[in-house]
Amino acid sequence: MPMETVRLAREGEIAIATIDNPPVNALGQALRADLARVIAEAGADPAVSAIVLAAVGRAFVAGADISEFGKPPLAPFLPDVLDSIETCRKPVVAAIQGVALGGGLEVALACHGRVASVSASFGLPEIKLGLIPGAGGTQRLPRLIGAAQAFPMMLAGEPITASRALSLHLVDEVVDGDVVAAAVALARQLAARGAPERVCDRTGRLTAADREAFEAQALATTKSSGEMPNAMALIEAVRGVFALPFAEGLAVERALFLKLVADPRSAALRHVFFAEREIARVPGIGAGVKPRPIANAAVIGAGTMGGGIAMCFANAGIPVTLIEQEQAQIDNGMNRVAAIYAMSVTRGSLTPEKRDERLALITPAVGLAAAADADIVIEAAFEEMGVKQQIFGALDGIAKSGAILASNTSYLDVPTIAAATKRPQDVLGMHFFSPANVMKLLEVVRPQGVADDAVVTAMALGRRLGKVPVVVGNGFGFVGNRMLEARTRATERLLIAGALPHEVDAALTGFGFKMGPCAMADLAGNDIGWRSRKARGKTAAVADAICEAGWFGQKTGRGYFLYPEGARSGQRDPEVEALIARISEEQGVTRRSFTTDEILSRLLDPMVNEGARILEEGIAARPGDIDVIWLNGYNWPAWRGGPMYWADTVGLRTLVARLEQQAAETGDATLQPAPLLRRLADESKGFADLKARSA
Ligand code: HSC
Repeated sequence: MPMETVRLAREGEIAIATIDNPPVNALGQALRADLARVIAEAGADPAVSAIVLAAVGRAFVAGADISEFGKPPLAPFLPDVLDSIETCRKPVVAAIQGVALGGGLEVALACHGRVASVSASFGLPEIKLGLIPGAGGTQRLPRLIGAAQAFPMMLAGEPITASRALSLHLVDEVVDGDVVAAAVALARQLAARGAPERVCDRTGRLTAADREAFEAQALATTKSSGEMPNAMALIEAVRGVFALPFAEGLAVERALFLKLVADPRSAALRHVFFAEREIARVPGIGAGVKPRPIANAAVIGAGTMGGGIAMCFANAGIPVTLIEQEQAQIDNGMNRVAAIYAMSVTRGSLTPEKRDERLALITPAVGLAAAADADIVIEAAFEEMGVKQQIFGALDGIAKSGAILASNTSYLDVPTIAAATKRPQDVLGMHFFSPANVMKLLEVVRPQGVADDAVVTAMALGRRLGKVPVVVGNGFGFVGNRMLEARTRATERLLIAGALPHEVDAALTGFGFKMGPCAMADLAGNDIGWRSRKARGKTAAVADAICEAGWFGQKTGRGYFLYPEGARSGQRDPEVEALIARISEEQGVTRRSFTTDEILSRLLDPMVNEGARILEEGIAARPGDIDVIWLNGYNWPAWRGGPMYWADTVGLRTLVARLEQQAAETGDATLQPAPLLRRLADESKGFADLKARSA
């Protein structure tokens, strides 16, 4: 017998239906069927005068079961179940104790009354999955709170608090105590009044002024959202509220939803949703391993990176000591931090009080001894092995027992850093991305020998800092930068073969990136890669020549592009283009033109190939981890799902053929398809078919 997902109980003449479908009461087929059955049963019971719909757990209902999308639909369908609730002749009151999201809020909207706990929240986040609400949300919410309130809520997809929901009249009552008891009381009142009032019949808020305000929002959205299909569908559905009877509006909404759910962009966003949850499960580490407590931290190095990391702690309310070698350096570092906070105050995103609170959490200090009491020490010093080893050697004698010692290195070998200490079980990498106080990605580097609870601590801390932490194995450039380097090499090859910087960048921005590789190098500073290449005895003819000319990017006013008078976006530079042509000639290359598709293939295929090697080596546990890294650290467009997901949509056989052709054309053996890529292609499989490996 399958477990029942809804329990029916009685309190006098009130039936109480309690949803219990862990972990988040998602509306899978079993729950839909149980809900329909219970409503029918209680509705038909002459001893029942009203029904309370409650739930247990952290969610009231988290929405439709996203894993069912893209598969053949299973009856009963949610809109039909909600219709049975709304048309029930006995009042149904929702008792909302947690998050009511998507289909979960739509369940509440189909009820005749809504009572919420103070901690409850409400949202229609379908837009984030490339969808619109599909079970009446676009029709019922505007009828309840007005279209000009409902549309922005559905467009942003962000949840609102219970008190906000009360002020919008989305809920009838908010209680601090027993939400089910309050819902029972409301149910009794409604039953005493006779036939329940249905949201679908309400028209009071659909005024001419509301329509006018909504149309203004719709116009602004059309201009700003680049005509994203789901935003446009949302406008069309909400417009129906004013133009169509309820049933017809529902039919329009349903047709739009079904079209969007079949769109590859929504499938990619759904993949991202699950991949972002999967990263929390670290292969080889059981759920029983608990994080060490972190009450305070120390950051070594008050440069741009160290200062940014210290801000992450302060922003999360964790006291942090920011350490430098000399007073002047720490003064500079603190001034930089204060200036960034001041900018946020000027912009209005931070109050002066909050700024003061955050600054007070950062204690400047000179000398490593100040790290003695820290539960975690993050080193963000100069990217040189000697420097790192010296710091970790000293920390070994200073840091308290059990403290996590983390390096923010972006390329260096973490075990070699750990070897400077006698406690490798406490040493790992925490690779933040610049600017550290803004970028979401955190690579948690797990070298051999590190304790499982140290890894779990870094992951839990990352989430506390508002980051998206992903465990990666130790290896040059870890995951993100190693693949970035593959793209950088591809850019160099393309430029020498005949493409120009603006063409390379345009191909990538057309694909959905905010920036192309040349503009990105100009923004970060071309000298960074130059220094790193020199340290490793590597060359890149075009990039080196640009640096030798002193064109380090935006900070020098020119790089791959020109930035006259501090301009933020670059213009074509005839001198750079001539320099590139000269290098092609010196290398005996006859330049040719490339189509946008060719450029994309030459930039992205080598990245996927490197991703396959990363998976082979166990540096990333799952293809989805690589996707999450590229989405959160490098601006890969979410609706394309990440590089490994994208590779599956292209087809691995196609990728293998393209890489073989590129390898033959360029004579570059690194472009030969990785064995894993070949194997999957031969087996007609995709990366999605891989099982997780330990990072
Ligand atoms: C929707 O509702 C469409 C509707 O309009 C209806 C359409 C009907 C159309 C019919 C037409 C004919 N489904 O995040 P956590 C899993 S679209 C499946 O770690 P937290 C999650 O994968 C949906 N699974 O927990 C994870 O599983 P794991 C709109 C879902 O406490 C576990 O639950 N709703 C799921 O940090 C825990 O998740 C949303 O977009 C779902 N809906 O956050 C809400 N939701 O343990 C999405 C969660 O195996 N969910 N799971 O890894 C969330 O935002 C967050 O999960 C919560 C909990 C805030 C609910």
